[in-house]
Amino acid sequence: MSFTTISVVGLGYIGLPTAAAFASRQCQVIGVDVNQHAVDTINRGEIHIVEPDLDNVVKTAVENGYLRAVTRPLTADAYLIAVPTPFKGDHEPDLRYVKAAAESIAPVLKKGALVVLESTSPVGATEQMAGWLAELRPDLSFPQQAGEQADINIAYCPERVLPGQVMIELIKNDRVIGGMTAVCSTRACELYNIFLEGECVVTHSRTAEMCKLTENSFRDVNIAFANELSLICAENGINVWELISLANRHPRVNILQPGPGVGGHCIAVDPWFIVAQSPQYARLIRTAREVNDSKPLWVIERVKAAVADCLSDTEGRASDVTLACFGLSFKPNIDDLRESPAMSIAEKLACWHKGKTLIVEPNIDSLPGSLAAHSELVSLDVALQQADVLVLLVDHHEFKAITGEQIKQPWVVDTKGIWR
Ligand code: SAJ
Repeated sequence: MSFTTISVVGLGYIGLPTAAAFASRQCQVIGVDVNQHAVDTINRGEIHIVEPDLDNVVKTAVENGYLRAVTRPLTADAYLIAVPTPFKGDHEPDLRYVKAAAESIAPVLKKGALVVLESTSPVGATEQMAGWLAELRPDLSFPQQAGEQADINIAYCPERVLPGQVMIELIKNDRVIGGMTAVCSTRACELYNIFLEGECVVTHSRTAEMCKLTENSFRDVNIAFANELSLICAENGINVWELISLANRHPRVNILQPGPGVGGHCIAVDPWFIVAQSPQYARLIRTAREVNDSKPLWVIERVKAAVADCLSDTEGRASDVTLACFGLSFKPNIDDLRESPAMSIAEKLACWHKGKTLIVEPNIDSLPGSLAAHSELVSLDVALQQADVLVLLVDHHEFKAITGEQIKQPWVVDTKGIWR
């Protein structure tokens, strides 16, 4: 095997599971992360993120000596870069972490190494990274200079795993492999085939970059369609969930589900990379982002209207009305609150509301600081007993188990269509 030592740079939601997958196949894996806490945690055989089944794989890999973490890269046969690519300014892709990763591996790169970029990236990022590496190591040749004969091979291979199912999808999903040359692609396939059960499909690095952006934009546009329908249906007194289930009986219609907005750090971010690249043409993709981003504001207006209704019906004082928000995470049955529309809705409502705001989130033990001052984390039963106005924000399985009879309140804003 031409890969004895594999280094994974960035030990987050993608890097750590990937490092663990290689280590579980008895490869020597060196994980690299600038976060000392993450490095120390992993070296104790523990994990610093929440992902089903990851803890055991990491524990076994560390105990058996196949995985160790460091803060600065060491020499390896292959480097996999899985660092964040957020945006800056007006939704422009920010490659600063990719650049920092390239700068950190450059001094230890040896002839024959393979460098794979996995981070979601704008088109051309892999070539850009190859350029940074070539500047830092003029003693080595790179694919943009020496083609198939290059000392260093470079490829783009996007991660496509679904949070919550990473350990399954990492092994089973097909991989798109975008080598800068045919040799680069062949070597990248060889690398992933160490643990992959899915197929490696080879293309150019630019197509592979665009493929990842396309997948997430496809989902965003389709969710935007569902969210737009939910507004139109609300205005016309139609139950959007019934409508969608009826329309989906057509053999060529498959509408996704509306919700409080689109969250997470992928689908709400990646389409902007296409917009930044081709603003003139990416009209639908931009509009979809705007539709999904505006959904939380619409939900907040609905809740304000429900509170006003409750007040006029009960002739109460605003401070007597108790509001309960159900769910904070960005999607069901996880504890991840990052970029969560439910979280931003709950924060804004808690600040605005004069009475008590209760929060139910079965996947966390304490409220984040931004909510702690204005609201209270309570159990599902307490919220159902005490609240006047119910706001369902996430379809956690605990909430789906609630039956219509358990909900006595007439004022319910249900963004997922599971209660009303
Ligand atoms: N959502 C809806 N309606 C739906 C489906 C989802 O409102 O019908 C919302 C969710 O509630 C959530 C957001 O969309 O707020 C995103 O959730 P998701 O489950 O669609 O996707 P992510 O962000 O967890 O993971 C996506 C996946 N991409 C695709 O399915 C095309 C995953 O495969 C990628 O690897 C991941 O992005 C990534 O890292 O890019």
